[in-house]
Amino acid sequence: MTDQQLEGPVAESTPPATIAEVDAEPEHEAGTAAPDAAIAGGAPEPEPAAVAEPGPTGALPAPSSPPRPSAGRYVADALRAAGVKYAFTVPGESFLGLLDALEGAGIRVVAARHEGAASFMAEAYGQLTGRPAACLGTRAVGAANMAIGIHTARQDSTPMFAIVGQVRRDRRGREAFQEVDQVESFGRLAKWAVEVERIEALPAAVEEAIRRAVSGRPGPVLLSLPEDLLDEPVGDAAPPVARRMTAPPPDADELRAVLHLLTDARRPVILAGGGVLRARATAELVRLAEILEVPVIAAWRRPDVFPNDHRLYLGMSGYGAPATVRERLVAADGVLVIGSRLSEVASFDYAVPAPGTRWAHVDVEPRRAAAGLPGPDIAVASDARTFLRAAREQLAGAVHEAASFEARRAANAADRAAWEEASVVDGASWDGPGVHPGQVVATLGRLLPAEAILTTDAGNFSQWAARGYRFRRPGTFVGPTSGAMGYGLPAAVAAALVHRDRPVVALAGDGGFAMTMTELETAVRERLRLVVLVFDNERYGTIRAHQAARGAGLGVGTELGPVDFAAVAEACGAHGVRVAEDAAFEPALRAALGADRPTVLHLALDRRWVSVDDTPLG
Ligand SMILES: Cc1ncc(C[n+]2csc(CCOP(=O)(O)OP(=O)(O)O)c2C)c(N)n1
Ligand SMILES: [Mg+2]
Repeated sequence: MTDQQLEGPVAESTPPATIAEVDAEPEHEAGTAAPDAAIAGGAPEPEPAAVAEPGPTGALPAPSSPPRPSAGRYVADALRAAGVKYAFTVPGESFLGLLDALEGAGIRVVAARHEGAASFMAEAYGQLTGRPAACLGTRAVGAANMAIGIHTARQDSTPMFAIVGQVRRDRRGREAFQEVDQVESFGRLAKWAVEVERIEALPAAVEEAIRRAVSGRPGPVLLSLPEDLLDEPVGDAAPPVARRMTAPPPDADELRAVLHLLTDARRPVILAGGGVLRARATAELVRLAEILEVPVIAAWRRPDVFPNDHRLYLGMSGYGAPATVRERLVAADGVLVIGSRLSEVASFDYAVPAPGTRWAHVDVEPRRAAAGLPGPDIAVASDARTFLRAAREQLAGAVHEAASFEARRAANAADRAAWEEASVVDGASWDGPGVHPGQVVATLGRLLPAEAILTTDAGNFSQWAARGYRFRRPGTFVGPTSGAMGYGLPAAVAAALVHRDRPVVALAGDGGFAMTMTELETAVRERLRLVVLVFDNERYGTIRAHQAARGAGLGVGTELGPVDFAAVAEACGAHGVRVAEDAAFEPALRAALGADRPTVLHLALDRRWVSVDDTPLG
């Protein structure tokens, strides 16, 4: 897709010199395909007519001329037109002209307790829905706290608007209060960033920010807006109107080549990632897998991309995966990677696709040979749904050779059985103190309905769910491929805002939960019903395990003291329950799922639980 195909706002002509911008995208990565969100039906809704406000001076415009919106209102209207429904923030005096305009533009403002959590909420919202949300912070201090969410959105390919108030223009460069070059610093974490220095430049800057956030490989964009600019009236520019984009079908020869790769291989496999979820193409993927009798492995932290109870599902790659997952991927002689970036963790330290394996990459921005990594044998620049639909049409009426089909079926059944056996997490006998993390996950699997949403924090506690929980529907998991601690609860807040009718359960370790646990008050204030499971081993257990693996047994910096997380929950207006033995977990979970407010289940673990592969001796 070319730039011209995205029709944006009617922008006034803008001298480029008035926009300070940084483009963190390498040249060769420029997007060529349409955004998943737009194709996925996640296209922004039609914008309700904007209501213009008087200018900042309070002076009403002359009756004959249409009222001119302030820059703040203009940005708010533009964000709403781009599909933004929520803005998560810790307010600051540097962007009041925008903050005060948001609700009038139809954007719900949610105040968080820390900008890092606000940025996680926006990121999780975008990941779950495919629509961008906004997070707002004030100058250097707010942006510094939001940095973790911007980085996470970049790694997760999540569309997001990070908006930062900037010092007044007449103070810029004078070591003003909380001043920093926000584009050159935090903007470097984003896909694209801009500081608007002149009101005439605003429409074009906003249009470009929207285009960058949602097109090609989606990602976070940073808008740095000077405090005084936000109160200036905008000229006659109409707010941007977001247009639905259509994706061109994949090249017919490339499509055929990919299908041949899968049909000709003896041990083919599909590795599917977030691009499939973003394109809402799970049903199409299931059909293709069934037609070709090719099994599917989910990329790390995208376990809901394929129904886990399907006979062709063979697990999730990355941390927590049983050995069968990596073995099956490495043994494949033909791999289709679809909608996955093949990151370090998802690819088992780049071991997949294995050297010599023929592989195809279908992605809005497929990999090219770079940084010592080879490119795919077949690269198809396409969003997942467009590709999968074209593949199905191509395959309609195709006849399979019965003998090879049956052989594949038998091999797939054996692989599935091996994975099922290897992914049992509650099997180990355990009579030590505290709660068995595998039992917790097994109970979750029994009690939660298929539509329940799980979010996760970072840490080894998450391995039990990664291996043992069975996701049945797309859109039921949210987790950061950045591995950012503190993500679980804010992500659950975002999920519970979107789906008030569905159970939402956040999984967190004691270390990660403590980073953002004050957001419990946010959840209470927003009247959300969510459950947080805190797996407490009183350690930064993951790092403790790394220390042990290095033979350094001292545990420098990784041993923590006790925190009464149930009491913390109560102090924030939520329910808190300490669970210290397996038998107590199920009734506590049932009560939490039926509660009228957020509940924290503080799971007291034996401190020796630090990895799903190392059962402590009882
Ligand atoms: C923001 C952030 N800081 C540091 C790390 C490094 N890190 C990864 S896991 C981990 C420990 C997590 O501890 P906890 O949440 O208690 O989970 P556990 O490993 O004990 O299961 C740390 C410090 C990180 N991933 N993210
Ligand atoms: Mg811990």
